[in-house]
Amino acid sequence: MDRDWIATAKTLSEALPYLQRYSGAVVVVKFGGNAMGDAAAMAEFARDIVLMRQVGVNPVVVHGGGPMINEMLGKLGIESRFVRGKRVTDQATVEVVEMVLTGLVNKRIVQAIMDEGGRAVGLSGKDDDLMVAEADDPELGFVGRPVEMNVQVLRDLFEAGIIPVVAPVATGMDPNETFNVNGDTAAGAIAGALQADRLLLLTDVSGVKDASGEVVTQLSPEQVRQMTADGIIAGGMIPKTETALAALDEGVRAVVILDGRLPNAALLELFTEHGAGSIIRS
Ligand code: X2W
Repeated sequence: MDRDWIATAKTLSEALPYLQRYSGAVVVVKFGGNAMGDAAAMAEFARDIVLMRQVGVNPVVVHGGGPMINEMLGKLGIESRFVRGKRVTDQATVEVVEMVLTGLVNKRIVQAIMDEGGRAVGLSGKDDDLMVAEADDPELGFVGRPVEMNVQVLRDLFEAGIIPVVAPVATGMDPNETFNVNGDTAAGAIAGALQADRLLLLTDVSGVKDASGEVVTQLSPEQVRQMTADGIIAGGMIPKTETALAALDEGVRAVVILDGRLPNAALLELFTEHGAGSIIRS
């Protein structure tokens, strides 16, 4: 045998308690632009999501696409900069953000899920008023902070066996407005509104690291606050841990920050004893 089929069967058997635990659970998965990688990585991610759905989980994919937005802005000669991890977004930029996220990136993920045999429907925060935002900070222009969530459409899709794929673009209180929402923030708001069992933030780092650079596998909100005050949690990790703390406050049971580049990262986290990355819960 060129493969250990007995071990494969054992792995499946060992997954039973986890499959039972997560049957009917709502799991929001943030799929960041940096975790998307090539077509093979996209297909593998899609396969994991389809498997989750197949075993009775209700997954919601919330995606980013920062690198793809950068590429299109570059082609159009529009300059872009980030302040505290968020893209300063003027009118021209928000149009490109909406086109790239809701068009290109969203449909790629929807297609990848369908290629693996799942049913997926793409939507943005504008559809059915899923996510209504207001300006986060005047300095950032059309960057939105979600203020009102209407997640019934996601429940309707769960009911129909369809996997929702959400682009982090929101409508404003004035319905003619469009806001660019950070993908992590959008995923946290959706997970909070759904009272999700898990929020998985798939990124390109292995988790929250301590002062010596080791990944901390389990963290309480208090530890996260302390590590942030001590400057151990810094830079690009801050929006993720802030999202995690806000989501826990809103009733999400646990948030996991994990390396989306690991093969089958989401399955490893949900369906094995091992887990992956850093889990934050009270
Ligand atoms: C992000 C939205 C996309 C995103 C942006 O314009 O890049 C803000 O910064 P990643 O791939 O998850 O970084 N929005 C306000 O979050 O993409």
